[in-house]
Amino acid sequence: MTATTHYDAIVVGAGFGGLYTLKKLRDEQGLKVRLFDKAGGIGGTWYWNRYPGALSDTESFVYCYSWDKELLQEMEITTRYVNQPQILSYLEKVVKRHDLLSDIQLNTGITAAHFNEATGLWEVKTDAGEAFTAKHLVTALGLLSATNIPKIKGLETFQGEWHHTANWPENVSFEGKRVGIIGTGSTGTQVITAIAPKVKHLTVFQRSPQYSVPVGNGPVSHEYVSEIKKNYDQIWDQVKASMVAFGFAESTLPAMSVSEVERQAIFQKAWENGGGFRFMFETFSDIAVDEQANKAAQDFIRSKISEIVKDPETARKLTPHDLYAKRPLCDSGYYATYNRSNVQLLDVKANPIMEITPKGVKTADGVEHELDMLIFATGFDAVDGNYTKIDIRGRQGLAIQDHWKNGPTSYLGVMNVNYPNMFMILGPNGPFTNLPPTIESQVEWISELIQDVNAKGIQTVEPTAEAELSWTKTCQDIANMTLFPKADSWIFGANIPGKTNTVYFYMAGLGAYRQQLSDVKNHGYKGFVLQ
Ligand code: FAD
Ligand code: NA7
Repeated sequence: MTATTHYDAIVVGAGFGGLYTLKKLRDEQGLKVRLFDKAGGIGGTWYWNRYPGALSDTESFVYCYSWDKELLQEMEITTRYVNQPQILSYLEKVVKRHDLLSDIQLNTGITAAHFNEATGLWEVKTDAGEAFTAKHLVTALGLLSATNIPKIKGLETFQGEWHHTANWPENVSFEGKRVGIIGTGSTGTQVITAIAPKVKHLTVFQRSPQYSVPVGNGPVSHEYVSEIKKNYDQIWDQVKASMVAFGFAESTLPAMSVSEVERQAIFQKAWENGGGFRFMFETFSDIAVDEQANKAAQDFIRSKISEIVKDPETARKLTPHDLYAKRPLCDSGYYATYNRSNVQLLDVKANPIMEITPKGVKTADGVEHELDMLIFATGFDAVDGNYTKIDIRGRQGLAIQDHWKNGPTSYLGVMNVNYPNMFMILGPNGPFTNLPPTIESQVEWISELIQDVNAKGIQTVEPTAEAELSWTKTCQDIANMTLFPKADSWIFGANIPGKTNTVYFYMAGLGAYRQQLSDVKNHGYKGFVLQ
C-alpha cells in the first residue's frame, strides 16, 4: 500500500480541456495540481485518433485556444483545416510553452474517485494502485473518447489485423491489402477517402448512408492568414457570441423565404466553399428546425450524389432518405471514391453482418468477404462513456451510474448534485458546438468558481437537485425544438445498443450558454449550494 499524496486539485484528461485547466489552476491560482491521463502522450482526441485522413472539420483559425494570444500570432496556419498531426503538435507546443508536462502523469488511468464526506476530499485511485486525495476533482474525460466496438460474433477468430480508428497504432500499412471498414460516420468517410487509393481492395460495410458536403480543404494564402491574425480579437468575440462557434455568422434567412433558384444558388455556393456546419447553418436559418427547409438541403445533397457516383446501384445505396439532422459531415471526395474499381459498397442494413470469421466478414446472403484488415470506424460511447467506466461515488457512496440511471444529467454541463467539488469539462448537457471555445468557457468559469470557493474558505460547492432537474428540462425543451432528436445518432445516445436515448446536449449555442454561465455567477452562483 503506497502513501496517499494530497493535491489541491486533480485533473483527469490531457486534451484541450485538461491542459487548460492545469494551466489555470496551477499558474493563476498557485494550486498544487496533478493531471492524469491513461494515454502515453498528451493531446486527448488527437493522441488517440491517428487514423489516415484524421482531420478537424472546424477551420484551423478557430480549432485552437483563444487564451494564448502570443501563440495565436505565432501559429503557422498553412491549410484551411488542421489534421491530426498538426493539432497534436499544436497541443505539444502549448504544453512546452507553459511547462505543463512536469505536472502531468501519463500512462495512468483513474479507476476510482470517491468523495469522503468526513474529510470533504476526493479519494482517487489509479490503475497502478496509487492513491491520491484532492479537494477539487476536474474531469476532462472527453465526449468522443470511449470507443464503441460493436459486439459481432467471431471477432476473436479473425486472423487478419483489426483496429478501431480511435486506438490507431503507428505504422499501419495498406499496400496490397484487402481492407474492410465498418462505419461511415465522420470518421469512416475520412478513412475511406484516405485509404482507397492505397489498398488493394476496400469493402465498405455501410449501415446508414450519409449526407456529406465537400470540406473545401487546401492551402491558404498569406493574406488570408494575416487578415485573421489582425482580427483575432473580433473573431473570438464573434465565435463566443455565436451559436455553433465555427467562426462564421449563422444565417438569419429562412430557406423558404427565397425563390427556388436563389435557394439552389445559395446551396451551390456553400457546396463550392465547403464545410459541413457552414452548409447546415450558414446557408439558411432553419435547416435544423424546419422539415421543409431540411428537405431542400437533403434534395440538394441527393442530387449531388447522383451526379457524382457513376454506378446507379452504388448511388442508390449511398443516398440517404432520412432527415439531414446528424452532426453535419464534410469530406475530401467521399462519394467520388466509390467510382474507383477497387472500392465496393455493401448495404448491411439490407444484408446484415452475421459474423466475423477467421478469413473476413460473413453477411446474411452467405457471402464471406475475405479481408487482411478490418477497421472499426464505429464511433464512441459518447459524452458519459468514460464516466461510467470509472467507479465515481459521491455523497453516501452514490455511484454515478445510479445517479445517471435514466440517462446522464448535470447542471450547466459542469456539475452534479451529490458530487461536491467535482467539475466536468464537456459533461452531459453542455453546448453542441465547435468545442475548443466551449471548453475554454467552461474551464474559465470553473476556475473562477474554484478561486471564489477557496478565497472564501468554502468547503464544498454542488448544485441543488432542482437546478439540475431544471437544466435537464431546459436541454430537452430546446432539443425538441430541433430536428436532431428525430435522427438516430450518437448525439442522443442512439448509436449504442441499450444506451439510454435521451438529450445529451444544450442546443441553444455557445453565446446563450455563456450568458447562462455569467447569469448564474452574477446571481451568487444561483442553483448551487456553497458551504
Ligand atoms: P479529449 O481530447 O477526448 O481528452 C480526454 C482524455 O481523457 C483522453 O486523452 C483520455 O485518455 C483521458 N481519459 C479518459 N478517461 C480516463 C481515465 N479514467 N483515466 C485517465 N485518463 C482518462 N471537435 C470539434 O469541435 N471540431 C472538430 O472538427 C472535431 N473533430 C473531431 C474528430 C475526431 C476524429 C474526434 C474523435 C473528435 C473530434 N472533435 C471535434 C471532438 C474533440 O474530441 C474535441 O474537439 C476536443 O478535442 C475534446 O477535448 P477534451 O479535452 O474535452 O477531451
Ligand atoms: P459515428 O458518427 O457514431 O459513426 C459510426 C458509424 O459506425 C456509423 O456509420 C454507424 O452506423 C456505424 N456502426 C456503428 N455500429 C455498427 C454496427 N454494429 N454495424 C454496422 N455499422 C455500425 O462515429 P464517428 O467516429 O464517425 O464520428 C463521431 C464524431 O467524432 C463525429 O461527429 C466527429 O465529431 C468526431 P449508423 O449510422 O449508426 O447506422
